Amino acid sequence: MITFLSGGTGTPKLIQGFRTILSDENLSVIVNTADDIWLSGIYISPDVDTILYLFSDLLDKNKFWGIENDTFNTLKMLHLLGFPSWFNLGDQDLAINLFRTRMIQKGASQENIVKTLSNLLNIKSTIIPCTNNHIETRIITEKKGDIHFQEFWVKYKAKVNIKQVYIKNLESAEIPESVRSTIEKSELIIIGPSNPVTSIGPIIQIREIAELLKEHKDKTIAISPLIGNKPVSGPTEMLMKAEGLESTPMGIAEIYKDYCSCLIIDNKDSDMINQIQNKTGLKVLSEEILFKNTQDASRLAYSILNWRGHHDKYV
Ligand code: FO1
Repeated sequence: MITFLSGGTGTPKLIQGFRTILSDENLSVIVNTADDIWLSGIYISPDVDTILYLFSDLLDKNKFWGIENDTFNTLKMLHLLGFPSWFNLGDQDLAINLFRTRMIQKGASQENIVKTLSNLLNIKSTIIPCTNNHIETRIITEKKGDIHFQEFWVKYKAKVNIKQVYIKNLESAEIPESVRSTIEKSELIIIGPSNPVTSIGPIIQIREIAELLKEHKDKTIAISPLIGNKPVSGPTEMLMKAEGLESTPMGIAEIYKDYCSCLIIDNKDSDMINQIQNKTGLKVLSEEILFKNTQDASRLAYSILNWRGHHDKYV
């Protein structure tokens, strides 16, 4: 079994590559839930849904969020009625999130909700939210005050100055039982190329997950989301800088060095390999980490499987 730590961008594209090599039964994903948001009385879990839609083949592969060919009629009516309409929740997507909200109201845990949705969508892989508690990434901005990550990213399109990033309720967050058993029985754990501050950050900062990863760092590999100092996608650079972190492969290595034993950086950054290895003790490999299509993602997946000889075991 292979387990990914994933946010809503970057890692799902890599998982798409793994799906061309391995069957879904062999794949598990522990997903960030700090992007979750209550809007118009509905609880939305965007990163979990991206992974659910990926494995159920419902995902809109152009946007890499939401459901393919979804319509937005409910959103239009919600707008007319004065509800917030900046978050583009499609009609089918809304149905999934209405189901989720109803289960929350009945007292179900996030773990059970995702398990139930996975079964209903006929998903064979194991998808687990990183915690059963509500955690929330908050961005303190100069002009808009303390806002939810989705407001920063979607409503203001990341065009606001960040003073600080924090994750609400992180200290008391507890892990679903299946997180522990999945990490323990996995042959390989992949910290995906998602944003290290707001996507992977909330997962690895949950105390029990941090402890588990440290214990299992020998079988854990991280993929840098940066080429040079630029993110492959998303707001990684500005979020890392706001947190006082160096937005370079070295900065990524510094964040992940306690949680993994190997880091893959881009071929264009291969001149940094020795420096990163000497400073952090990580084994550093370089590959083409920019994937423009599923074929590119499969190539990177093969390289990851080759690390520690996992390739022969699965293929
Ligand atoms: N991203 C956007 O850039 N604009 C949107 O309107 C938007 C709506 C949306 C609805 C459902 C969903 O599951 C995801 C959605 N996303 C949207 C993606 C999401 O904001 C982020 O990409 C992730 O939370 C970051 O991982």
